[in-house]
Amino acid sequence: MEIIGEKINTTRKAVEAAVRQRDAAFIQDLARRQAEAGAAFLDVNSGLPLDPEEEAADFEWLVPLIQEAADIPLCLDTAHPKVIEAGLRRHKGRAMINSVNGDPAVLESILPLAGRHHCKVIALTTSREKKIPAGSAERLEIAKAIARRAQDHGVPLEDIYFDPLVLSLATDQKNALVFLETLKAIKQELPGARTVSGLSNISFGLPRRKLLNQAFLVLAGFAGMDAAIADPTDKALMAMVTASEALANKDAYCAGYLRAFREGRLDM
Ligand code: THG
Repeated sequence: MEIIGEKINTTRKAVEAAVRQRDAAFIQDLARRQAEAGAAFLDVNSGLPLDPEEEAADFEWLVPLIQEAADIPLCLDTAHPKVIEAGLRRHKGRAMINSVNGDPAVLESILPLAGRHHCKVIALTTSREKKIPAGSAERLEIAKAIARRAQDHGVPLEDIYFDPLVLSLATDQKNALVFLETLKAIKQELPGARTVSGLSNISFGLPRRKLLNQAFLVLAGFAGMDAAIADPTDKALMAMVTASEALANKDAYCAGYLRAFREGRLDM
């Protein structure tokens, strides 16, 4: 399971303040700690300024700053093509774009960028109306349509991470199962495609959120989820990833599990 570190996001008050004040040390500390904890990518979201010009300036500052502290690729979490371009101009290596969806206008503005810059792409299985479709069949159809357009723009299936968008268990007790069904259908019908999810939505409105997030991560991992947007500095969560991958025969000789034990990463 690849973990996309979620912490550099201006919906978090302290990050918002650090970005506005250009507090380089604060941002670089977040970057370093997430990379050292095992993140494969770092999500970068400064989406609070509603002005895309300001968001683009944020990305021009953030991208090189973060990669100076953490030598891993970034996941550019913004709705605006101009902001993505600003980020890509400064990015080293292959970035991930977060995200496209089934809206043709979105696909035609962002997929050419992804193809030209050889990026990976997170694709939400939502349609133009931005409503999250209720059933897994409808979500699968959107995923297939996105896959076709991506292929046309030179983005292979292996570089697309489909995000079926999980909704809170508190609003409908079937939400986790609908998510898992969609995930399995995507893996089956689009072989080679990758899958991803944010972890925190599932537990919204319920107590002991971290417990639900961890259980969800284990179930989703078993259903074939390839990546999660999560907090890699959460030791219990990362230990759960390590343990469940060993149990799922994704860790030959339990070598990863034993190494994590020796390095104290399984201690809570
Ligand atoms: N899918 C995709 N992209 C996404 C999401 C998704 N990007 C944004 C979001 N969901 C994932 N990112 C975060 C970032 C931070 C937090 C949660 C999700 C977070 N939450 C604390 C909480 O909810 O309690 C806030 C507390 C704090 O300030 O630290 O930190 O689903 N493609």
